[in-house]
Formats: sequence, structure tokens, C-alpha cells
Amino acid sequence: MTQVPVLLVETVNGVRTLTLNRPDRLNAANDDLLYALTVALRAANAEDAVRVVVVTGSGRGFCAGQDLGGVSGRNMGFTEHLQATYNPLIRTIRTLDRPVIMAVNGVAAGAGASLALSGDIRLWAQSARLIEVFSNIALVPDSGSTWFLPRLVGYNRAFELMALADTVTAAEGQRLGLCEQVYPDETFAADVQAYAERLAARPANALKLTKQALSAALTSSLDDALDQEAALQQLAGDHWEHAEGVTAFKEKRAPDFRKQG
Ligand code: LHQ
Repeated sequence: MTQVPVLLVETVNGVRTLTLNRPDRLNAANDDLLYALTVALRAANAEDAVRVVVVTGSGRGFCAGQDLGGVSGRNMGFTEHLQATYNPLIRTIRTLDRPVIMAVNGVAAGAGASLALSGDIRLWAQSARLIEVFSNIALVPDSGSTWFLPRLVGYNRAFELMALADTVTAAEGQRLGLCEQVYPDETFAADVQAYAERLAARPANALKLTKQALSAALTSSLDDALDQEAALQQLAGDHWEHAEGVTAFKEKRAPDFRKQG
């Protein structure tokens, strides 16, 4: 019998798309899927040809969080499970050199909502929904939700969404700043690819350093952020991309950041 892969991997024009592929479970995550996604992200980071990573779901869901079908048979405690699976995944996304786009095609619930929030860019289909569903099964939000959500919507709105497990629609998600763009369902995949290709044409080294600077600044003082910017600016300024950008400006042409320096 042929096994259906839990993760689909495709690369088009420098955009690596990783598709969670358990559509009959709304891409609820089991250990195989979490491991495959983490490994695929790390592999993408090691390939020069990959400039942007997109994570999306197959079928009508993005990710319904932990697969509840398998939890009763777990031979690990919750802490150990999170430390072995979800936490390395979220850390990998946040520290990846490449920009990571979360293309939320449908419902994102529980740890799936955390995953949806964890990207550098969040693009939602019109029918996407986000639910901090944890309290429905009397659990605490995990996989980064307690860190991401209050930074986006403030403590009180985050607590309300977590306590009541209300559904955030795409329109509400955009209003709250949970996503950068909302696209029609019918054209979602093409719109995501076009967006990702725009990002892929940007200077990869500068974006990697920008991601590092922003991540550090989220938890640092202004004083430390200024020092961090000064240090990273040296790395950006010494890179061939900077020379290409300045030359292109002087020559009144578009820069080519895809060429090798
Ligand atoms: C599912 C799931 C699912 C299995 C839909 N599992 N089958 C927790 C524990 C341990 C350690 C690590 O951390 C975590 C973190 C977490 O993620 S806790 C939160 C776990 N997730 C949930 O509680 C979400 C449960 N699902 C739902 O509330 C609903 O399915 C949502 C709101 C996501 C979607 O609702 P609908 O659009 O009405 O779809 P549906 O409920 O009809 O689901 C479609 C199918 O997918 C259905 O199967 P069936 O055989 O009846 O067609 C569901 O059973 C299955 N499914 N989520 N997490």
C-alpha cells in the first residue's frame, strides 16, 4: 500500500511551499507531521536556491492543532511532548534565515493558530478563521500563542480570545493585525505565490538580518536595539547586495538581488 505523505514539498521560482497534508483531519498535527515540517524548514534554510518558505494546508483547513485522535495513546507528558515537537518547530520558524509566509487557507485552531501567528508574513484566504481553541478542552494556549497574540492585540483582547475561544474571521483578523493580506479563496494559491515571488526578489541577506534585528528588538531595550542595528548594519553594508543596490540606484535600473555576488 502506498503511504500518503503528511507534508508536500514544492519549489517554484525560489519559493519553497510546504503543504500540511492531512486534509480529512483539517491537517491536525501528529508527531510525524510536526517532525516532517521542522526537518523540511531546516532543509530549506540550507539551500541557496530557496529564498522564501510558504507553509499552507491542503483541503479546507490550515491546521486544527494537535490531533486529538492520538493523544490518549501518548506515552509522554504534555511538557515533554511540547518540548520535543511544537517548541522546536516554532523556534525553527522564528530563527530561519529565510522569510516564512504562513498562507492560512482555512481554519487554524489551537497549536494551528499558534503556527498561523508564527510566520514573518501572514496571508489569509477569505474563508480562513483563527480560533484559540485550547480552553474548549481546558488547556493553556501553547506553541507560542501566549507570546504572539498579546503582542499583536494587547493583553485584554488576547485573554478574551483565549478564554472564550471565539472565532476570528478573516475580516476581523485583518482588523486586529493577525494577517497582512486577505485574498479571495478562488485565487488564494496564485496570490500567495505572486506575493512570495515579490519577497524572493528582495535582498535575502538584508532580510535575514532584518528578521534577526526585529526578533531581538521585541524583547530588548531601545539602547540594546540601537547597538544591535549598528552591528547588523555592518554585516549588511559589507555584503555584495548593498553594492548592487547602490550601483543599481546610480545606474537608474532595478537591482538584481538574485545574482550571486
Ligand atoms: C480533528 C481535529 C483535531 C483530530 C478536526 N484532531 N481530528 C494539545 C495537546 C497536547 C500537546 C500539545 O499541545 C496541544 C495543543 C493543541 O493544539 S490543543 C487544541 C487541539 N485542537 C482542537 O481542539 C480543535 C478541535 N477541532 C475543532 O474544534 C473543529 O474541528 C474546528 C473548529 C477546528 C473546525 O470545525 P469544523 O469546520 O466544523 O470541522 P469538523 O469539526 O467537522 O472537523 C472535520 C474533521 O476533522 C472531523 O472529522 P470527521 O471524521 O468527523 O469528518 C474532525 O473530527 C476532524 N478534526 N480537528 N484537532
